Amino acid sequence: MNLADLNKVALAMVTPGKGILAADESSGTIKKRFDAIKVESTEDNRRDYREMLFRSQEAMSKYISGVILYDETIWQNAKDGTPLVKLIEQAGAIPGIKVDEGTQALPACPGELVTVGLDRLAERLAKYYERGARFAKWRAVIDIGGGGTGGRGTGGPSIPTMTAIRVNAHALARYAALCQAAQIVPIVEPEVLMDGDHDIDRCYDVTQRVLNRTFQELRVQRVALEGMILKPNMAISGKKCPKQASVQEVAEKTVRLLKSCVPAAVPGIAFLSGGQSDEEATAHLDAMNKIGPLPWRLTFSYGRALQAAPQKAWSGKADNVAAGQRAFSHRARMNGLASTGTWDAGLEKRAA
Ligand code: 5MM
Repeated sequence: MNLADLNKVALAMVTPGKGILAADESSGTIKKRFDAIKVESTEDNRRDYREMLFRSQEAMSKYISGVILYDETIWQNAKDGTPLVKLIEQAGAIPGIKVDEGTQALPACPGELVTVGLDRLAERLAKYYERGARFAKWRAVIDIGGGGTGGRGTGGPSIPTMTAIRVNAHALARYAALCQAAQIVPIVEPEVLMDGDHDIDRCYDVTQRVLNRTFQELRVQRVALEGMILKPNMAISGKKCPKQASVQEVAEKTVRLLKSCVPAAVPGIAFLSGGQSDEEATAHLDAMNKIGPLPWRLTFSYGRALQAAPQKAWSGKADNVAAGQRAFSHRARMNGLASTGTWDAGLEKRAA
């Protein structure tokens, strides 16, 4: 492992003013997104949609530092035969790859999940590196139980169990160590879901337990913190919580939480949006960066909060490509500003 090079890539991924586009929807997830805009999820349509994003010159060159791809996409070529990975590189962004293989039920822990994909990971990483990937991503999913039965956020107050937190942290660290051995920067994503009716303080407590355990495992498995990026959730109220925390409260509690668990050796933290609205995700990131000074760079690694608007504007029609690119550039610019704490809500209204 060459740590200086890993650190260089990690720092580039969190370049001030830029952030990461999470375009790594698995086939099931992209189908759901396409269903919502009435587009059939064929291999060509998925390619056309992602090609539209990666050819968004303004967004990609000014505000996007890296793109997380799904396995299918990293091997795809644009309509003119150029590998999609090359489009990303030509725009000055870094290609990355999601390497987890989704979740499975965790035995003896009803309602909880463990992320899988460690088998043959070393060989897969070598192939992805050869194709151009310089960072990877693995997402662990931790649910916060609440009332009711069935579905995320409803599994009861004993969720998450310490078992789910430990096995997921262990897998995250195994993945991260394998990435660094393959000269690939790991994005470590322990996502505490915002589904459910819990309040912001319960989210804070659970996320603190999850992050502490994750960093403990990373240390045990000798992951070099200078060569990784953390992708956490924010401390935020559950979607169904009757009392929704304000933007300022989310920002202050998230910064306090991260300061208590994330060592300063980590070069950057790139948040997931997790189901927040586009503008909320931007406002929260901006408010955190306005707090400063912080020991690490704080930016975005959004999926839905960057793509919902371009997906709607595009709606599968070649005639709408320019509109889709404009919508993507706008969200990327807003989040780029939030990554330096220079966004304000007025910019959204003026653009509308
Ligand atoms: C883009 O969505 C990613 C893929 O999810 P699936 O494997 O379930 O299809 C997801 O991992 C994403 O990279 C992050 O969770 C961030 O996305 P959001 O939408 O929460 O910002």
